[in-house]
Amino acid sequence: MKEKLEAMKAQALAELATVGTEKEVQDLRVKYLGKKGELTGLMKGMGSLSPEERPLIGQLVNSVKDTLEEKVEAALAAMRDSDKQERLRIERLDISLPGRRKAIGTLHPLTIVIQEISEIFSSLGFQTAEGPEIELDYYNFEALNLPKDHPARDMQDTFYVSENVLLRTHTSPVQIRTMLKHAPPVRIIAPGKVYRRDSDVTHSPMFHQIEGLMVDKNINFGDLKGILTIFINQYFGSGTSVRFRPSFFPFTEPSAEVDIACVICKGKGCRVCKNTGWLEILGSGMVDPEVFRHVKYDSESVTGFAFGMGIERIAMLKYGINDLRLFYENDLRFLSQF
Ligand code: 2NL
Repeated sequence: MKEKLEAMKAQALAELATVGTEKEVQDLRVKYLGKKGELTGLMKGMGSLSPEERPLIGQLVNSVKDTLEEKVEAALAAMRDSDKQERLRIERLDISLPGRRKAIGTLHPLTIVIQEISEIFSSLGFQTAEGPEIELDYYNFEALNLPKDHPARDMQDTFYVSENVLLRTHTSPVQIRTMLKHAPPVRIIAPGKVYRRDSDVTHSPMFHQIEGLMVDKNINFGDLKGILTIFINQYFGSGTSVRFRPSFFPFTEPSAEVDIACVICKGKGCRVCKNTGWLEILGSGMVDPEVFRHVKYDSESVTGFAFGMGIERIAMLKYGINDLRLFYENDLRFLSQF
């Protein structure tokens, strides 16, 4: 019996040394240690042993059983460990590699210019106002002293949605709406998109504008000149020469266009300023009493000035951009420079 047990143990250990898979180890465990296995088979012969021999063989059976179980467990553990090592090798990650960087956007140059200009007017007490891009003819034209038969309407080629609805051609309707809602004093700027039926190398059917309006008791042309000169000196530099030139707008009287010394040639004359030494950057004037009548402001007790400028033109002058179309193409090689 003892010899049989020793032989079986040696046989089992020898087999265990040759198996390669977990399944084979499990089969081997069943073959030797299972309910119908070889060890159980041998134990059935214990009934014929003498009472002296029985405990000794019993001990030996237990020790063989323990040894085999231990070896089987150890073999399984070793296999699982080598599986794990293999998986780790295949799935190896180099955690020292730098990650893929997320592209971070930048502000559009027109947004930057709008923010910079708004910041300056904010410091002068102006609030920003906004309004719809799809407007009523009344707010866009009528209230600004441009009745339906007025020849000045031809100056602006308008996108009409219907007879009385259109895409705003300037941001003035924002100021009309503000005055209809709020009593004076008013100090606002109105930045935003505007639309005109015009499309070539230097005109886009959609472009951007900032208009400003200041209404209070005793506002005069000196206030207009003062505020706009402060703005120009802050935005284009404190030494910038400014020139006010008489002009005409249906909604202001008197009106003036404002020039600055050419940012390219400093007034000497070049291609950009068409050899005049000056660049026109905004239009302005004292609000026409006819506009005040439409918004029910009493032009005997309040006066005001208004101005308007094209953002694209300002951005081109400030950043030396020579092609209007760059603003609308969303080419990252352009946009990421700002
Ligand atoms: C220009 C000229 C201008 C205004 C806009 C305005 C608005 C109201 C009343 C009176 Cl509510 N005027 N706006 C006044 C003068 C000039 O814009 O060249 N824009 C690009």
